[in-house]
Amino acid sequence: MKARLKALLTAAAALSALPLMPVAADAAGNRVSRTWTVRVDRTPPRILPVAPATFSPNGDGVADSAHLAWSAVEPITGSAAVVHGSKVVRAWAISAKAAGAVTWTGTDAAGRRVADGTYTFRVSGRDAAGNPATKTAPLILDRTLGGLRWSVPAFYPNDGDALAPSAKLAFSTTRTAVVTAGIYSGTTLVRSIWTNRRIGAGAHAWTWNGRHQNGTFVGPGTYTLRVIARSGIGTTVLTRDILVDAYAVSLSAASVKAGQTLTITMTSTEPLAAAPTVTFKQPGRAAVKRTATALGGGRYRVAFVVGKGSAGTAVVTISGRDSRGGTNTTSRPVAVR
Ligand SMILES: [Ca+2]
Ligand SMILES: [Ca+2]
Ligand SMILES: [Ca+2]
Repeated sequence: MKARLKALLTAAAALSALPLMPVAADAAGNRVSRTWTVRVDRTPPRILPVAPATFSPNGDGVADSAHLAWSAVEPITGSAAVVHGSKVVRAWAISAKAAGAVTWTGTDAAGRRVADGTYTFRVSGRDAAGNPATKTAPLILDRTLGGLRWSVPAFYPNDGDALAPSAKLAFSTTRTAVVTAGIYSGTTLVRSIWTNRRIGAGAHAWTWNGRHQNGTFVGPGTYTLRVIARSGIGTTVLTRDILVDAYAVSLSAASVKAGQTLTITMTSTEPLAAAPTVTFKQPGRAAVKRTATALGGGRYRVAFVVGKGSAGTAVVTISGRDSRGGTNTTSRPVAVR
């Protein structure tokens, strides 16, 4: 009986699903039968591995680890692994799970840094019925470009004095690379630095005087340095913002209404001789002027209560005397509802 049932189940498996009708006889010789349907899972589990296209585990705080995630339409048992050619670099066991993720920092199982290059994130496993499946996603480990930074968070060349006249950018490369670098305002290139320049491994720097290509100063604002490095390993893009202005200004709200308190916190780019004055001018109202309070470290704060008046754009103007006697001014719009 057992052997017959097994033979029938095997036949059922071959046909995927079919009515099953085992026949048995009881002690009295009465033949009884039952019918049911066996569903056999012959569908391999669909697995989706997800890896970043590239990452750079060089400790510079940008893309230093790779988030390797996977999901499957049904629970699987197997492994997630990073492989290089035929070599398994790292592996993590999967036990009856339908999703998971690991963080890879570019080291092997012994904790040693692995070489730059193209790796494969491979997820393989079997579903509950034993059907196997494997899916892979490529990822490039590229430490070619790293440590991109500005020497200062802000500079103010526009007033032409000797204070905060420039900012120096620096980065390093671990191999020869073709580098393109430029400074952008949003998506607009305001200053090209290098275009497809071949540079060797080492530390690199360049100083910006806050001017366009044509020699005129850029306007106050936040600018983005973008460095692209191409090598035999891959392409890395790093960006770093810098402020060109007399003050870094933080408003408690971008939009205010009557009765609300607007707090303005500012950091002076250049050393000041005294706390700056701040003027708040609402549409249809006389300007209100206050002296900011020093918070230390070049930071100052002041607050205004928004008066009744027409809606529109109010203007906050900050004005202070720098340590060399020059006047440093900037302004910000504030929407009044
Ligand atoms: Ca990095
Ligand atoms: Ca200056
Ligand atoms: Ca100045």
